[in-house]
Amino acid sequence: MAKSSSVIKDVIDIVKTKETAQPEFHQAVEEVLTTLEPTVAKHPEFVKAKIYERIVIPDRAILFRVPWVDDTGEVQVNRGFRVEFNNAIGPYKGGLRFHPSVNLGILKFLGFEQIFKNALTTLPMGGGKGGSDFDPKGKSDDEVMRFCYSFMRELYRHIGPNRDVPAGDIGVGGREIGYLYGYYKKIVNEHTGVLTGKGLEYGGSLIRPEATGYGTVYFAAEMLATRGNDFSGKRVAISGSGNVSQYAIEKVNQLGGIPITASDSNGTIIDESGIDTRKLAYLLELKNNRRGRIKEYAQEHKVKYYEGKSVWEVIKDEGIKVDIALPCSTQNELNEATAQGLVTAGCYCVSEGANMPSNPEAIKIFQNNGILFGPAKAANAGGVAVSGLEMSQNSMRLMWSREEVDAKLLGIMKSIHKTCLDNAEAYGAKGDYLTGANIGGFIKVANAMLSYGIL
Ligand code: NDP
Ligand code: 2IT
Repeated sequence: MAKSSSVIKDVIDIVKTKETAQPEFHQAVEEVLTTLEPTVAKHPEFVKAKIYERIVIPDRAILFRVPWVDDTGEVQVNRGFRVEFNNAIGPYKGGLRFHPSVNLGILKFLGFEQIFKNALTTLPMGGGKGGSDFDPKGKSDDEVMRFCYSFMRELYRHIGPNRDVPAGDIGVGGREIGYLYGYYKKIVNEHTGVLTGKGLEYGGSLIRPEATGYGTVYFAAEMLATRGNDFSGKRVAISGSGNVSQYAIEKVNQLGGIPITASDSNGTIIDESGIDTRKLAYLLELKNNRRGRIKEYAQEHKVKYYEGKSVWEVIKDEGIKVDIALPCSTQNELNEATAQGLVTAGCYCVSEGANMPSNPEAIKIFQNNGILFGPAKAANAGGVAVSGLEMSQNSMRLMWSREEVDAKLLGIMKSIHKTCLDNAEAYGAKGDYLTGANIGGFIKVANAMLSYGIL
């Protein structure tokens, strides 16, 4: 036991000492490795081959300059990144994030998480993540186009349908994928499945835009079913108003739940009567076409708006009752105080649509209070799973129907739920989805790494 504890502890210590100023990466490594503790004693072969030491180091991280010219003719320059973390089980796969907060540490945390998430999907995809500190907010379509072209002018040489397949994430949606893919196609002169999240006219998959939000709700429904519960008539708090949130709201409505919140980085709306199908159509138009702010929803629908507050702060401060919480905006949006606020609000199920939205103290609060807690790498894996299905369709040069893809997505989310529970039980942590997800994803990748020898 003493030995097994020191293996994990030593790896975490080394990462923290050597990779300075990367707090999100440290957090992700600590969260995953701590729950891998029971694998150390059961798998001496992993210890001997130093799998734990090797898996925290990316295969490579590419940094590049992204110069572009804005609408006034001024030269702008941003930082571009692609972290190719691990391709043991398939080509690198993971999104691109365009947000001013992006740095190497954030992309390493996201790439590291992606390794295990992708393994859980059952599809052959390795882990990667990339992006830029470029802020698409307030930029014209032409500026976004010029930026995307410049970004791809360097990225194209590192990616490929069998090498590394990027997709969207925060700040990268259908518009950005169109510009990125168009430029790739132009300079490489190949029409291949090198990006996912493509438009339906040029190789995209039905249900890909919906997949992350739908999957997060499917995962929550699976967790609820273990306690004989479901979404019907339940009050659901959802943060964000981007891609993941929009389709989580849609699916909650379809399952008879009542989505009562949405937000953006400026503030939060509470709609006690529910964001129904008609109001969701308004939200989609507001966010995806007009690129407006959530405040306008409050004005249009005469509901309360809380400037500068997150969904979780509003729930805590206003004592709003909530059954189910779906954090769908960004990392560390839930902390100890707001997690406690959810407990007080009566919440009994949290399914993470965003990546690492709950900080370690928040997770402890959920677990100590018996809340069904679906960790990001399991609960939001539906997005990358349908990306994997987009790659399959591209390789076969055919297109599946909405119903076919949705049925496959549901099947994958059910299988991930089962993998979590099975692994949690097998490794002595019955009912703990976090441990089950981390171990389930890790074992597959670790075994593949073992097969290759010492590489
Ligand atoms: P979008 O860019 O479409 O939407 C992001 C939403 O979150 C916006 O409402 C945005 O508000 C809000 N937000 C982002 N950053 C912050 C911040 N720092 N503070 C407050 N609010 C913020 O992104 P997605 O919906 O695609 O992604 C949301 C989350 O889901 C991310 O964690 C992403 O990694 C994760 N995810 C996404 C997948 C996908 O397929 N797209 C798959 C799996 C996970 P504002 O517009 O004001 O910035
Ligand atoms: O975090 C994620 O899983 C994503 N942003 C989706 C990645 C993908 O390749 O579809």
